[in-house]
Amino acid sequence: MKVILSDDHRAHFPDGEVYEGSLVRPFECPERWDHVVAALDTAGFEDRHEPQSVDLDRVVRVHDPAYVDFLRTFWEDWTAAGHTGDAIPTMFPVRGLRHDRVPVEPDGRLGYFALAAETAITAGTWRAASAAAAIAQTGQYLVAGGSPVAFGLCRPPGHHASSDQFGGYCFLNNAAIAAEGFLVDGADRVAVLDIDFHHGNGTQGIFWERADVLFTSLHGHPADAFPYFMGYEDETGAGPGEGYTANYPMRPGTGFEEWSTALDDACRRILAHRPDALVVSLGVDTFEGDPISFFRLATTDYLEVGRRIGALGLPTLYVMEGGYAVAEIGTNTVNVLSGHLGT
Ligand code: Q9C
Ligand code: ZN
Repeated sequence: MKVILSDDHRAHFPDGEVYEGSLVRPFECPERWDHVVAALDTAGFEDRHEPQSVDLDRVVRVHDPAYVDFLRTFWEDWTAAGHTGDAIPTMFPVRGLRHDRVPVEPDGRLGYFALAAETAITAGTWRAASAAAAIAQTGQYLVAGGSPVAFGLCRPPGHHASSDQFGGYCFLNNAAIAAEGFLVDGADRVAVLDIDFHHGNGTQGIFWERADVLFTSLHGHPADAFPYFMGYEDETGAGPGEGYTANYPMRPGTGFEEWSTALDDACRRILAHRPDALVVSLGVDTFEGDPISFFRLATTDYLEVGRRIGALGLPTLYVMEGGYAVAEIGTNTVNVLSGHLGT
């Protein structure tokens, strides 16, 4: 299996995350990457590739160009305004407020392009986020070019990033960029399977009105879990995209038996879509030991997850999303990949 990775992820690591009333060390931390690489080493995944440079012409097919510009240039504006700390958004265009005007002042601009306050922008955020997008793109090129399966070790993750908002630790939607890339390179239909613990609101929104990309997501019920305001079962797409979104929200304490029943249903829908390629948003925050999530998957369950996805027989690109039980993230992630290969 081809693995695409880059050290550039280290450029993004905010000093703190707003969490339950405190500023804590971010759960989404660089050691996550180190543990995945160590587990890849142990399991003998040696076919490593550096990403090509990011193709922004393709990125702006799924993101608002003004948003991409904001991500690329914001740190300069923030520091020019005299701010020395990380950029944490505090005010948003919520219910009743206008979102048809973009403020000029950096704090206002920041809130306009944000969906949550736990995620800060730092000096190296653009470097890391654009490298993660490049990793997804390179993985997509490899799979489109005939590799049956590849794994993009993206950090920061992407599935919460919408066409014009960052948050939930995400800036550029790596999975959506890859899915769109497959279509550009000749696919007629693509499926996204999002098995991160959290609902992939960003990916869902990007493909909401489209029939060429099927979006399926298994996640903590929005009544109980971030991102709280999206991910219900009755969200099925709109316009030409009606019926091309499928959500499987599950309650606290859900274990592998119930979760895998949802997985099987999602897999049935994916096969019915007859996709030319599959993009898997691979988060392992479904693990029983995850510090911020509430599903109960065990380390060995991830082998079976990979087997079931591999059994679809589709050209598949895995992109890394969440997973915050740092010591176990590597084994859990690599178990999915090994299961896929049937090893
Ligand atoms: N009390 C990903 O896994 N914090 N993002 C939620 C709830 C944000 C997760 C706190 C979690 C974002 C990619
Ligand atoms: Zn997650």
